[in-house]
Amino acid sequence: MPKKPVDLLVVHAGQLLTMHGAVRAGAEMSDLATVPDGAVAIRRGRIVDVGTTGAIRSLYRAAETLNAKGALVTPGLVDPHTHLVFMGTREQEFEMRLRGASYMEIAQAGGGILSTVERVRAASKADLLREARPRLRRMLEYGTTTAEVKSGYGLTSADEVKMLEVVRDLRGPVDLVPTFLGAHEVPREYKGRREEYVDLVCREMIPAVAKLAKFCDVFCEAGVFTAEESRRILEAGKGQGLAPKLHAEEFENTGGAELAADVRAVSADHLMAISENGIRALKSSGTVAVMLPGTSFFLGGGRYAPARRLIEAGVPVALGSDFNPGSSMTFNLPLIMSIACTQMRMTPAEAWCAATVNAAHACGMGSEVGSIESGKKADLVVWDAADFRFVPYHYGVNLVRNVVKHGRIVL
Ligand code: IZC
Ligand code: ZN
Repeated sequence: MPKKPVDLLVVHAGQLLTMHGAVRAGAEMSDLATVPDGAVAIRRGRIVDVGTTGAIRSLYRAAETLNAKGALVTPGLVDPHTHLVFMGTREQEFEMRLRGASYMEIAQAGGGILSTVERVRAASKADLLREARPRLRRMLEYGTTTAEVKSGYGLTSADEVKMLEVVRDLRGPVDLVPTFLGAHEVPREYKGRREEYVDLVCREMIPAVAKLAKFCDVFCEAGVFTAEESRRILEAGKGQGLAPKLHAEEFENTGGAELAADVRAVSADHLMAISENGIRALKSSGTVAVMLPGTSFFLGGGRYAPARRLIEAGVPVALGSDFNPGSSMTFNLPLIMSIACTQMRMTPAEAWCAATVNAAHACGMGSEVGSIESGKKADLVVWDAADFRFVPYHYGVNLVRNVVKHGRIVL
C-alpha cells in the first residue's frame, strides 16, 4: 500500500502522553494513555494518527520529521484561568504584603485590582496589545498552547469591550479563550452603589460584550460580589449565550461552589475555602474544579485548596496559573504542577491530566485540544525529559525543547 502524505511526523517519543479526550475524575486522572516509542502524524494543523513509531512510519510519509530522540512528548499545556491583559505591575504591593500589609492597607495605598483598572482605563488598545504580546510568546516558551483570558480591569462597558477586543486581536502563537469578568470588583465611581453596578453589568455590559466572549465569570467573594449578585450576573450572561465560570471560595466560604453547580458552571476556580457540601455539589453538576495553587504560594500563608479531597470525591480537577499582576505573577504551568504536587499532594500523573485534558474542558476547549488524538489540533510539546515525573520534579526549570502549534514547529 502506498504511504499517505502528511505534513509533519513527530517520531521516537520515549513516552508519548496521549491522554484521552473526555474530562477525567478520580482514578481516571492517573491514566496518561502512554505510548512507548510513540509517533504522531499531522496534516493541515490537525492530528491524523497516533501510534508507535514503527506503525506510523509504515503508513505515512512526511514533508518534515521531528525526531524526539526518546524524549517525553505531551499535549500542549492549557491554562484555563489567566488575567493576561493588564497595564502596569504591582511589585510595591508585593513588598507591602511581605511586610504584613492587609488588603485594605494595600488598596488605600493605591494598590489592588482598582489600581490596575485605572491604568487599563487610561491605556489604548495599542498599549494593551504591546504589553500582552510578549507575554504570549513567553507562555509558549513554557509549553502553554491554549489559554483562557479574562477581562475585568475595565469595569465600564467601553473599557471591557476594549479589553476583549485586545484578546480577539492578539492572535499570537497561543490560542486564547475570552471570558468577560465585568464583575471583578466594584469600581470607585460605584462605591456604595453595588446594586447599581450589578444592574449595569447585567443590562449594559453583558449585551455589549456578548459577541466578544465565550464565558461570563464573577469574583464571588466576601467583600466583592455575593452569591446572589453572582447568580444574577451569571444568569444574565447565560441569557446572552455566555457560559458561566466562577471565582469561588478563594478566601471565605460564601456558597460559591454550590452556586457554580446550580447554574451548571463549566468551572469553579480557587476553592481554598470550599465546604463538603460544595464538593458534593460540584461532583453532581460535573463542574471542573480549577486549582490555582500558584496564588496560594505567591500570597503566602500556606492555605491551599483541598485537591486530594476533590479528586477522591470524584470531581474533575484542573490546574491554572491565575496569571495576574496582583496575586500570581507567573504563567509557568510546569512550576504550577510542581506546587500542586508538593503543596496539595497531587501525583505527577494527576498534575499532567489537570494541566492538559481537564484544563481544556475547564475552558470549553475539550473537543479541540488537551490530548493527542486524531482530529484534534496538533499542539504538542517535546520536553528535555524522559519521564513525565521529571517535569514537576525538576521544578522551576524550563524543560521545553520544542513546541508544535497547529502542526507547525514554532519553537
Ligand atoms: O489584579 O489582583 N484575585 N482577581 C482576584 C485578582 C486576584 C487579580 C488582581
Ligand atoms: Zn482570577
